[in-house]
Amino acid sequence: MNANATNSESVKDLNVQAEQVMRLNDKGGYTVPTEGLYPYQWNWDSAFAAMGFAQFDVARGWKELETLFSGQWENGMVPHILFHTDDDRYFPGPDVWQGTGPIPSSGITQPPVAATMARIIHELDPEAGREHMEGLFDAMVRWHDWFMKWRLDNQAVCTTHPWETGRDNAPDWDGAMAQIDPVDVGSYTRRDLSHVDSAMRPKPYDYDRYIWILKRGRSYGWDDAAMLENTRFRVADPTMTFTLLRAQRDLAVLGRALGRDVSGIEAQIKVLEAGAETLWNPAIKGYDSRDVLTGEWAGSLSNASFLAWYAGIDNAELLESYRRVMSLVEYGVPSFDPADEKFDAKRYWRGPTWGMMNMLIGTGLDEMGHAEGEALRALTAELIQAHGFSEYFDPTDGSPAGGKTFTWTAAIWLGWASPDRSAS
Ligand code: 9WN
Repeated sequence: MNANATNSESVKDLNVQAEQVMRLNDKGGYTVPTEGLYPYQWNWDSAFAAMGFAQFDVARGWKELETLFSGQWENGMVPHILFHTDDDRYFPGPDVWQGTGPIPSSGITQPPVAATMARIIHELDPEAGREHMEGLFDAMVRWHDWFMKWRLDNQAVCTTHPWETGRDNAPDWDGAMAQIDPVDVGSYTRRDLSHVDSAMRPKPYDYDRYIWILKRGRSYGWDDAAMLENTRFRVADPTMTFTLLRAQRDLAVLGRALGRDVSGIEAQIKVLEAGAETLWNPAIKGYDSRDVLTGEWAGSLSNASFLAWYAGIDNAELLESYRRVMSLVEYGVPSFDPADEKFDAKRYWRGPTWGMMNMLIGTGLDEMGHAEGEALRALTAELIQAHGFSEYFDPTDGSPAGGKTFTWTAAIWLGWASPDRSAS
């Protein structure tokens, strides 16, 4: 048998396995990121899951998004976790968060990639998509409006909790986290460490502060105005800014397809384009995070810095940085600059490579006409072929890390990385 035939068989096997992973994590209407470690519905995981399902079952893809938006709060916010059940394998659970929405939830949001994934699903079957988008469009507008109302600093989008960005322990937050003294955080038991090696997870120092910020938000009843006034953690960041900018562009396309007036979204796109440029830090030749309370740069060249192309922004210096970073590792895109002393190949968002971030970065590079986009897709396919559907990967040798049989890695295989993909 020749090598090509073997490879195409392995691709087909992986296509089947990816579907199996999605079904394994399907709880009926929503998907968990992976069994055990994350037993609830996470916001951006779910959006990737929707796109993944849609590759073999479009209706199931829409259902995932509809379940996610069923947890939308009255103020428009869509929570980062929906607790459809109670499960003591994860901490902090619904009793700790005490979110105020229609379904027990956390009190923060996550990067808004839902509209972008909805656009991909819509393109797979526009006729079926129309009906579902008629129901989802206004909810998506309300979520995006909530960001625009409560989360702008100098027109860039801010986060009020590291968990909100989905890049929990990224060096981006080190400066802002150091300003916090987690006094009275109380005792608690982490559950993540019973599933995953502690060397791959955030440190106790980080967790104390995650819980401290959470309790503070809870003490204000998650009221946006009160939290804004009394904030102790507020960072303008490339993840939130670029994902929202991209999501607005995609929502405008979906809105036009529905015959809606999208002039409001178009105006918001202009604001976010200006905001994105305020995150350019010449010192790192990249888009950086800015602590709103101190005005200080994080000095963090991360995989979120490389979401600019995905947001529709091209930048020659950023491409140089990308090439440099990728030349330092076997399997990028590393979540943090390998040349920086804070780089840690196994520790979560301080070094590892994440498949779904690669999909967003690769899609952007490709759309901008950079050959690096297709190269990144092929590299991600190679990584998954060699190491499976892991939560994340060590960029130095590709070894799998974190949770196994991970929904978003399976989803991006089906929708983007697999040579048989249909989305691009
Ligand atoms: C906290 C589910 C989530 C992802 C995040 C990732 C991780 C949670 C945790 O898992 O965060 O939200 O407990 O570590 O950092 O991006 O959405 O997969």
